Amino acid sequence: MADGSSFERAPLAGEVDAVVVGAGFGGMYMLHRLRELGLKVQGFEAGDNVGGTWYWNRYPGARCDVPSLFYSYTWDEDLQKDWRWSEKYAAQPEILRYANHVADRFDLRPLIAFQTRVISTAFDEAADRWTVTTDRGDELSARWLIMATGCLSTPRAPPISGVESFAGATYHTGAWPHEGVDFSGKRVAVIGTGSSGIQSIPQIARQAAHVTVFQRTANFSVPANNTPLSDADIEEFWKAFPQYIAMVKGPGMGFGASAAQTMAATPEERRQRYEEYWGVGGAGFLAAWGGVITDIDINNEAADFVREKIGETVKDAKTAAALKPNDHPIGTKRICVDIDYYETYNRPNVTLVNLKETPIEAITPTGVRTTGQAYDVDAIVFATGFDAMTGTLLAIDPKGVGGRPLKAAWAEGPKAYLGLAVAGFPNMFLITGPGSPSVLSNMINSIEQHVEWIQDCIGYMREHGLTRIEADPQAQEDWVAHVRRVADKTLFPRAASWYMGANIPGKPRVFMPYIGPGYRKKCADVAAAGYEGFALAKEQADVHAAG
Ligand code: NA7
Repeated sequence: MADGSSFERAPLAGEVDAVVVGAGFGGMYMLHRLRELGLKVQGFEAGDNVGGTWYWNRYPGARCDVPSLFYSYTWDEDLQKDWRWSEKYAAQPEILRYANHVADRFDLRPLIAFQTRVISTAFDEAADRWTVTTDRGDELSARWLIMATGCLSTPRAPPISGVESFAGATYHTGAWPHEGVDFSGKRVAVIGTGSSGIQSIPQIARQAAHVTVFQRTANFSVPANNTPLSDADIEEFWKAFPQYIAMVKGPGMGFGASAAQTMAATPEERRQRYEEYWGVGGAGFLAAWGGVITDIDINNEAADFVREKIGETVKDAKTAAALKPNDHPIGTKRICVDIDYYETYNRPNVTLVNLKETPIEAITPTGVRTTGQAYDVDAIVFATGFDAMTGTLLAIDPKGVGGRPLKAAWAEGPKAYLGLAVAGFPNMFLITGPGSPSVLSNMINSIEQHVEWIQDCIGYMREHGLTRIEADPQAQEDWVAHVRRVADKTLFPRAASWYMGANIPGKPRVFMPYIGPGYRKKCADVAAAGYEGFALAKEQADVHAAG
């Protein structure tokens, strides 16, 4: 059932070994691995098909900001070699085709109940099992619960008054209509200039009569310099693949590259390299020189370089000035990768409204009213982001030991040991949860590492006749403190970013991803030491604390 129509099915009941929530790249691979382990698994997915992020984010211009050859599963060489990406940065439809190809090739669909949202999960202490219920009346009991719910899967509608009064159509980039949207002849407002706004604005501008962009914070964006992939590109990729995979599977990288070396170079040398990286394009720009993310002087130089490029590209001086980011160090909010973003402002049918000067007062029946002017439009696109990393988990709000809700456990911000497990929530695993590299890494690589770690862990538990694993509260506290200490050594905390939870009113300000070195090694060491920092137990038997 993948055509958007709804369908009836009898509710699922009884026992399975594992429930996997979400059928994006994390959920799909987890299902595959657990089935391989011989487990009876059930996946649940709110959408009517696989793909996760790439299923929902169908807005025009949606692309991954990691080159496609690297944004591919690496766990099956035949899969990798058989799939041919058409471009350096594939667009959303191609990535979604890839997800579907994987689902078909590995026969994953029978494991997934689509159009089904998990609404509650509760740990049953007497049985060491999770009870999982869904909006279709399913009620399953599972030993293991794996939340593959994604980091950017709860779209955020901004609290602007009057939204419901608007007479035209409204869209959110993160929940785009499957049939697409024809903006021909329309006056369109786009609110938000993060990645989604920056990718979609040039595409919408090509079609619409007029686009008015409402920008609150200017973001840094680097051109993608997207190109079709040639046979030579692919050959080169495979030549370098052993080194690449050794790097990926190595201990893990940090952002601590040598600032001293950078400052030892001359300004001309630095500039030349920024030019080279700008020419190559993409988020790799931040790696042109060490220290960009840790040293404010180096960061300012890189930021000035981008501001200069914006000034050279955008013809109208006032628009160019407004587009130059000036309130956060470059890279501390997700750097954007664009195709023709700044150039788009040279089009006669595009207007930028600087909300720093004239904030939005309200949405009215006819459009958007700022303190400066009313803008009549036919459609509004909200490119206003997500309740990132925790939103989807907290919407399900698992109930752990003693019925304690995750919302209570995370009242001061998310706490997870290695970003993989939460104290008080035994047998529940997070794929790319807060406290793991997740959104600051190549998500596919991080997904693979987590899935394989969880598979090994469940395999170990079964081999040893164990039925319960729970993160130790102290190990978790220590890890959370370490994640914070590492972040504090960088410039990241200086930005009011979604990494910090700052885009959601009332959300605790905690830097959520882990950016330190050694993450993979730490996870491997924990496992090798018999799951150090976890308590392992047999059903209703003595707990033996490991480490
Ligand atoms: P982002 O990066 O969270 O961007 C959301 C944008 O929406 C950002 O420019 C916000 O401005 C803006 N925004 C949010 N609320 C409002 C209101 N009320 N008024 C005006 N503007 C607003 O989300 P994206 O979907 O673009 O990207 C998310 C990630 O997906 C991205 O980082 C990639 O990893 C892929 P603000 O900065 O809050 O001033």
